[in-house]
Amino acid sequence: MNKTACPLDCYDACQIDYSDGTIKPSKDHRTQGFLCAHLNHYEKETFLQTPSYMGKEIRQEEALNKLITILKSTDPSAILHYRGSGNFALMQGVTDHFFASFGATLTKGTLCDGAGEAGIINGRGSNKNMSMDEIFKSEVVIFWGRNPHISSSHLLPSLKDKKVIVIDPIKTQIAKSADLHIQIKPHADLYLAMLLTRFAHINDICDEAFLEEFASEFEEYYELTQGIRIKATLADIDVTLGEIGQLLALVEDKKVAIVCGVGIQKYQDGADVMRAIDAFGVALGLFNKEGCGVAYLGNSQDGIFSPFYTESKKVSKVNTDFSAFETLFIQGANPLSQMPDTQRVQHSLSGVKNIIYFGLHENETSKAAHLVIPAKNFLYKDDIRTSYSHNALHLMPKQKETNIGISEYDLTALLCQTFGIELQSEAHYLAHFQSFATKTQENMYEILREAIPYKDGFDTDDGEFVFLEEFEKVNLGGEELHLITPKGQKSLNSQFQRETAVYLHSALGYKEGSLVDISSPNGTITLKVSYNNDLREDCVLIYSGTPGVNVLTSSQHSLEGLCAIYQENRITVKEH
Ligand SMILES: Nc1nc2c(c(=O)[nH]1)N[C@H]1C(S)=C(S)[C@@H](COP(=O)(O)OP(=O)(O)OC[C@H]3O[C@@H](n4cnc5c(=O)[nH]c(N)nc54)[C@H](O)[C@@H]3O)O[C@H]1N2
Ligand SMILES: Nc1nc2c(c(=O)[nH]1)N[C@H]1C(S)=C(S)[C@@H](COP(=O)(O)OP(=O)(O)OC[C@H]3O[C@@H](n4cnc5c(=O)[nH]c(N)nc54)[C@H](O)[C@@H]3O)O[C@H]1N2
Ligand code: SF4
Ligand SMILES: [Mo]
Repeated sequence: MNKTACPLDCYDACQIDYSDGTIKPSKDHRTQGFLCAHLNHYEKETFLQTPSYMGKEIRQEEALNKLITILKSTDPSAILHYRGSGNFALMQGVTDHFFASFGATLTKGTLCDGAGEAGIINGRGSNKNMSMDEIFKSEVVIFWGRNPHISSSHLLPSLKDKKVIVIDPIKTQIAKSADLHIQIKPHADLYLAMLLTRFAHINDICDEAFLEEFASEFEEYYELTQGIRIKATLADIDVTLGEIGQLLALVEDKKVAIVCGVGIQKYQDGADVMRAIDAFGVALGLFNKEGCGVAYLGNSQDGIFSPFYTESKKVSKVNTDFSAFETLFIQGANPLSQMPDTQRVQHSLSGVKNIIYFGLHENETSKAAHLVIPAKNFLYKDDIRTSYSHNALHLMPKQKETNIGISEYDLTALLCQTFGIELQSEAHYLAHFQSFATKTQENMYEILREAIPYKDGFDTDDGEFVFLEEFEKVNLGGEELHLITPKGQKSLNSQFQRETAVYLHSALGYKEGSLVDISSPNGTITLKVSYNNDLREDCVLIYSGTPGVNVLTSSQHSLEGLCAIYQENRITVKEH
């Protein structure tokens, strides 16, 4: 039996026992003897088998020669390396080393969590996450824009002895069994967080000693929250005073984990939303006690220095102008589905002379590529991974051999050798990553991070939390509907089994199974209606990975954090 780990972009970063040629869950305290469907069915998935050029299958050697010819014939300043996050292991980054050294352009910004991260850094001075191990120890968990049955199933077993609160516009599976579900209007969380803070103060449940020591500007922030008109705002955000009272009663004097997901921050002001939630955590004094804190999608590389050279010109991942480049090397990403504003992406890609796709699956982007190079999956290459919700570092040794595909390291080694760029051995890089952690069991390490971050104060200049001083008013009114575009059960973004429907509340009056046109300022798509009465009537649910969904989304950035804002556009629905 060999220990390895799931490579996917997922909070849980499960440990795997690979034995008798099958993927089995490890019994370690985080994986707890179960994996999700993605990994249970992983080896039955269809992977790309053969490289191709201009739609014609070619041999691997020819594909690699073709890649070299293309790179030789392009000025490095006209090459863009666009890397996604479909595989979360660290050796994915080795290709950055080649492209940056070669003089190509890399990307910055994120399609995922950047707005929330910016909000955390504004308040705390750094982004250190409350780990899953600390969440296990809490008495009350607030899932705030996080859907644990879909994206963090390994938190579920620990919930049976805890009180659970859910703040989500959808009555998710966890909301159905929660002690309190606040089915808030989308994009209203900043107001709710500020009102909770205000009433925590009024009800005298703030941690005064903590505030005095680590958040002495709290009084000023309290004044800011007083600027919110209570009755009108509660009506706008569709929350009652009763719900606020219930929430505060549940958290009073308890070990509380506020577990946020990316759902709260897919908006222009996503950073401020996260910061207002953090401020509520500060008011309750959640930052220096065991089993307490505010968890988010953490920085998986916190405490680890990259060994790869990545100094280069960088362009945003969100609104990349592909047409400014002659050669585009896309790795581990499906921008034609997952980037916002698909029509813009299509248009911007249409003039690119050489599009190279290096990935595991056939998808919209591989189909648009001139040269397709299959990658090896994690069972066939050496790698190592961290997590964005806990502190484990898993070794992922190769489990078996195949002639299909090429690993990121082997591809980079070939390119570095061809173009005279220095590269260390694969073993050197793997050892480099391990050096930031201590071994706890076979193939598993713990990264050197504090168990309770900010125990002795925040990472700001004076060790104190920096509160919001002002905020943008959010327009929550109007006839148009809210787009909710979260993660689906059976897909991992655009990998695996993708959804195809639009989900609507039956009260909206569209016939189940009929086609509707869904429009935003960016475009229109036609999808088949499925009913979901767990939705609010003002929401339209289209899961991430649904073909066409990003025709509706805007490629503008969050005001802070260079992040995509998939839920900023309001939409309309009409019979087709
Ligand atoms: N099965 C599966 N697992 C995945 C993924 C996948 O595609 N499939 N993707 C992975 C990736 S890349 C990521 S980043 C993580 C993200 O996983 P999560 O952090 O859980 O994020 P989402 O699924 O986008 O949204 C979570 C919840 O936020 C709610 N929400 C939406 N808008 C709002 C709002 O305005 N306010 C509030 N309070 N809630 C709102 C949604 O209804 C949803 O229930 O999941 C990872 N895990
Ligand atoms: N509407 C909407 N859009 C969204 C989101 C949303 O919630 N709603 N979520 C956003 C978020 S949070 C994210 S993180 C992005 C994700 O967007 P992407 O990073 O584009 O992720 P995937 O769709 O999972 O595509 C992953 C690609 O990686 C390839 N791959 C997998 N493993 C490997 C490997 O080992 N090596 C190589 N070379 N390739 C590999 C797969 O074949 C696939 O082509 O999508 C964003 N887009
Ligand atoms: S829960 Fe996440 S980490 Fe665990 S097997 Fe599934 S995708 Fe992989
Ligand atoms: Mo993500």
